[in-house]
Formats: sequence, structure tokens, C-alpha cells
Amino acid sequence: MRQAGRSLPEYRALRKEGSILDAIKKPDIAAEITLQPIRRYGVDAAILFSDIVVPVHAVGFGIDIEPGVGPVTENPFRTAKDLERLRDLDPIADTSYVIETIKICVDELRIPLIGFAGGPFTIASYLIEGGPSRTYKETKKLMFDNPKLWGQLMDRLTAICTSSLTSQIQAGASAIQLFDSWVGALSPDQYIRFVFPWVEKMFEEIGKTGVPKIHFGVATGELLQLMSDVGADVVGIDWRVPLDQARSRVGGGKALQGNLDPGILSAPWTAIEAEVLKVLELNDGHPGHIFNLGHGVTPDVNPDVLERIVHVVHQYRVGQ
Ligand code: 1CP
Repeated sequence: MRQAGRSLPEYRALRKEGSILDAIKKPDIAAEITLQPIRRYGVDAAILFSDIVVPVHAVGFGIDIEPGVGPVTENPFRTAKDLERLRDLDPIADTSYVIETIKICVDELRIPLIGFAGGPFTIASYLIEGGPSRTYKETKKLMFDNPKLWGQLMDRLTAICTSSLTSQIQAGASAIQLFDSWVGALSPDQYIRFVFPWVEKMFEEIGKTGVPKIHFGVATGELLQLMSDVGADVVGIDWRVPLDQARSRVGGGKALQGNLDPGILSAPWTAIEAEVLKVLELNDGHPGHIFNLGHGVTPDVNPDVLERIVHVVHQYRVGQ
């Protein structure tokens, strides 16, 4: 899950100060950061070290990542003129460093590497709001005030994300994850109208490669069925919905990913262990389950706790 490396001292030593985007642009560093949590934790898959705003940054929209804040843009997306700052992505010319990082990782790894992109709603929200938001007021204003422009923006972002994901798969990623992290801000009706058609198109295109598609968002309890129906093979579940209920919402033939609450990682170990076992028990032996956190690791988390969690999951046997 995002930022699993953030709590590692070896990550902070390598990353140092400065923009995370500079570290992402150096394949040797980015590959090393991708591999650090794998060496320490012995998990079963790696996630590329990059960020969801990398493709829109690379086409020159004018977005950066401010330490301690996240993605920020001085000139938010407001009018049709702003579409000019969202040309097509040429992954080889614009993001060769991502491709290079993936190749280095895949050469070293004995486990699958997951590539990723941001979902179009989540990326749109950063471009329109100018930074992280709690209310998504400007984003919703644009959706309802100018659905035509919203559609054009989603078209551009869908094309950019599809190119990025395709290039990551060609470079060796074994699966992809679409992080539409903030889409839980929408009602099911809003999701159907303003997001579903574009994600469906993206998944149709990516589906041609045959790699598994993981789809994740936070606070998406009421959207799980839609986020499955849109074409995902695996649906990421945050900690708010018990895994057995999530499975009935997502429907048959799909896998689930999740859903330990990352907020409990500083609680006493016995409480954490009980929560880990609860997730595994609620999965009830279903074959399609990727154990994971319900969202990202925060920098204050003790890496030893994560190591113990991996151990408990690996030791667990159904019916224990
Ligand atoms: O675990 C990893 O390090 C994998 C690499 C990774 C991934 C998959 C990073 C590095 N970012 C992401 C995805 C990402 N980025 C998401 C989707 C996942 C999620 O829901 O968290 C989102 C929303 C972002 C945007 C972002 N980038 C934020 C969130 C801001 C907000 O709106 O609340 C932040 C803080 C960043 C910076 C960032 N990206 C990645 C790291 C390790 C960091 C932390 C800061 C740093 O080291 O400078």
C-alpha cells in the first residue's frame, strides 16, 4: 500500500529532503526504494515507487508534490483553456524514468511488481482544487456546472492514465492498481454519471493486456459494487466495511484486497494481532484475498509491527 516505505529509516536516509518527484526521476534511487520494504518485510508483491501525479506532472500541467502536504498546483484547472496543459502522454519520451525503474525492479524481484495510476476522479480533484481537499467543492461545482468540460477533462485524464499503465505493463509490471482514492466523496448516482464511463473505458483497454486490475478507493462502502462492475478483477476495501459484507457487495468471481485499519498500528500488539486475525477469519477461506491495509502506512509506524503482521498472515491457516 502507498507509502509503505515511508516509515523505514533506510527510506528516509535515501530520500533525504527535496521533492519526491526528483527521487522518482532517478531510476536507481526509485528502484532501491521500491525494493527496501520487500527485503525487510518479505511481502508477496512489490508496488512501484512513484506517485499518481507523475503522468500529469510529466505532460507539463504544472503540478508538484509539496513535502508534508501532497500534490499542489498554483494554477488549478478551471476553464477549457486548461485542457491545453493536458496533452497526450508519450511514456517513452515523458516518463522513461518510470520504465527504467520498472526494468531494474523486475530484474531483481522474485515476486510480482504492481504498477499503478491515479483514477481520473482523484487526479481531477487535485488539478481542480489545487491541492488536497476535504469537500471537493470546486470539483463538484465543475461537474454540475459544466458537464461538457468535465467530460473533456475525464477524456484527457483517461487517455493519459491508460498510456501510463500500458507502458508500465510493457516494461514488466505483472498487475496494475488504479487508485481512485477519493472517489468515496461521490454518491452512487454521481459515480455512475461522472466517473463510471471513463474508468470502464480504461479497464477495457488495459484488459487487453491480460494483467489483473486492482481498483481501490477510500470510504467507498456504498460504491463497491460499481467499482467492481466497472471492470476490476480485484477490489480494494478500506477498513470501514467488514470483509464478508464487502464480498457480497463486490459479487462473485472477484478478489478482495484489504482491509486492516492502518489507524490501529500504534495500538498494543495483542489488539493489532486480534484485528489481523479478524480480517483473515472474515475472509473465511475464500481463495481471492490479498491481505493488505485498508489504506497507506503513516511515517510514524514502527516497521517491526509491520514485520510481525506479515509473519502472522503467512503463518495463518484457514480454520485455525
Ligand atoms: O508505498 C509506496 O511508497 C508506493 C508508492 C506511492 C504510491 C502508490 C506513492 C509515493 N504515492 C502513491 C500513490 C498516491 N499518491 C495516492 C494513492 C494512494 C492513496 O490513496 O494514498 C495518492 C492519493 C497520492 C497523492 C499523494 N502523494 C499524497 C496524499 C495527499 C492527500 O491528498 O492527502 C501524498 C502525501 C503524496 C506524497 C507521497 N507519495 C509517495 C510517498 C512515499 C509520499 C510521501 C512523501 C515523501 O516521501 O515525500
